[in-house]
Amino acid sequence: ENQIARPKGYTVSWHSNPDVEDHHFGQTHPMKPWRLTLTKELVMSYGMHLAMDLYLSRAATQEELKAFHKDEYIDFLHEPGYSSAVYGVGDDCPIFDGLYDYCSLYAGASIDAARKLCSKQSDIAINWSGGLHHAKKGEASGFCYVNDIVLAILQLLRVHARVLYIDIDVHHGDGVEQAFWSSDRVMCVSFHKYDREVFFPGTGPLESTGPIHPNNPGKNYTINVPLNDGIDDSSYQHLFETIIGDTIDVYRPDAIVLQCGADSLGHDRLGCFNLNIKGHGQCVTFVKSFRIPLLVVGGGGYTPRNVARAWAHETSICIGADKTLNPALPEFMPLREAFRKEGFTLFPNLGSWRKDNLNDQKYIQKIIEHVKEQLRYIKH
Ligand code: ZLV
Ligand code: CA
Ligand code: ZN
Repeated sequence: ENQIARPKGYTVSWHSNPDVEDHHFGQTHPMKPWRLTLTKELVMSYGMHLAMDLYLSRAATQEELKAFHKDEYIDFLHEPGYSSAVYGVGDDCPIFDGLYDYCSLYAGASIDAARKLCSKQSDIAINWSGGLHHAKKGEASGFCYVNDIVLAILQLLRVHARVLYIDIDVHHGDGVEQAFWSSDRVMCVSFHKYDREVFFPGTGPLESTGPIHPNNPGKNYTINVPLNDGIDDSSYQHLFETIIGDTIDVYRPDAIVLQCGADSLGHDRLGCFNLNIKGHGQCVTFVKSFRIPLLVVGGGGYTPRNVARAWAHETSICIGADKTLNPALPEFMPLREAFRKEGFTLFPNLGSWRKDNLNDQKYIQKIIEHVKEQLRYIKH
């Protein structure tokens, strides 16, 4: 039944802790940690767990969290009652039961995953519970409390000279960008819907490429790809492969972190793009093809069944099993009910009926030209 073999010549590690999945942001809040349960069920029912090293991740220590975050902010997350400061807490980032455990567990998984890459025990490390790119040094933002990506990159920088961060969540990766704004050792590339007035967080225009001061090492080491509603698989792939291909050629990173926010899929509750599961997954295939140590994290994704489909498919890409995976619902699937109503298929059509593609060829080409011009200033 389950015949998925280990990948040949490289190792994939899976980092998770089921305790993360039991937390609840509140009934009406779009962030649903149980999408991770659905993802894992799907991955395991295909037998993909047999092809990876599985690690039960541990909670990050306070000291580890404070490697990026302000002491008093972490103390507040630990004991929210003892402070009158707000630290970004509110409707987007509520205080819920077990908040500190939730944060320290998803961050611990990303830190562990990064360390497996540092020690070369893993070539591709996966943490679908991570990818919470909006968290700031001293403030929660956009459903994110602790920035596991920044913490993981700090680990990678102990051993790797240059880290490339790529963010395909529909939202701008502002927290990671801000953390490494003045560094040339981390290059941040975010693809996102951009509308300063109405779409969260309102940052990330094409012209935002790092500090402007000529002596600042971070100048030109940020790439922003602002997009309009309805981008489809073919335009996105063309943009992604051109920009990431050129960036890797010029920057020559020693490690890559790929944030795979699934809210860039069509039909997402918060998103506005038209990507299909295969189009989204093509980004993983492309990045993987460079054979550079890779940390894969999750992020947004607000239509849970599609999040599970995308991340299960992307797990299969990581282990090189995507060509042999049966796209029908596996026989041994404990959470079958969750998919039964709509008739399961791994690749439903999430294409264009909901939103027109408001990114024309001219606009796509303008972005590519701008980025090519910017990359002329990067030398290694
Ligand atoms: O996917 O929120 O628009 C990574 C990620 O990138 C806002 N927040 C801010 C600005 C004013 N507020 C709105 C406050 C609403 C609070 C509750 C929702 C509740 C129901 C349905 C939608 C939302 C919502 N909130 C939609 N967009 C927001 C954004 C935050 C988006 C964070 C994306 C996180 C995990
Ligand atoms: Ca993004
Ligand atoms: Zn998002």
